[in-house]
Amino acid sequence: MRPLALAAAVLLAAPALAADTVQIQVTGRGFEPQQVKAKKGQPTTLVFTRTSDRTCITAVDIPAENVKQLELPLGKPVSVTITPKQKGIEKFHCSAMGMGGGKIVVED
Ligand SMILES: [Cu+2]
Repeated sequence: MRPLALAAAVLLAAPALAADTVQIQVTGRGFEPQQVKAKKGQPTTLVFTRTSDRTCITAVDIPAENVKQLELPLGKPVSVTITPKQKGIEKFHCSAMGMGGGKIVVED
């Protein structure tokens, strides 16, 4: 493929500000994966699916994004779209006790 055609293909594949999607399972072991990536200024949709009753993570908080008590019904995917404003690490955890140690690594 010639360089110009390649550039056009890349542009078509990545429309401006379409949200990236990241799947996070909540299992008996906690968040899987426990660490995800996002980009500063880029909308990112986190889809949490709780697949176990053997966890205290039945609702989630992402304090840096003002997400509180996002309820996670068993077996039902729940989405939240965030747009991180600064580079660094945003934590997420169970609403009740602050457990789970989830991290969103925000890059430039
Ligand atoms: Cu907990």
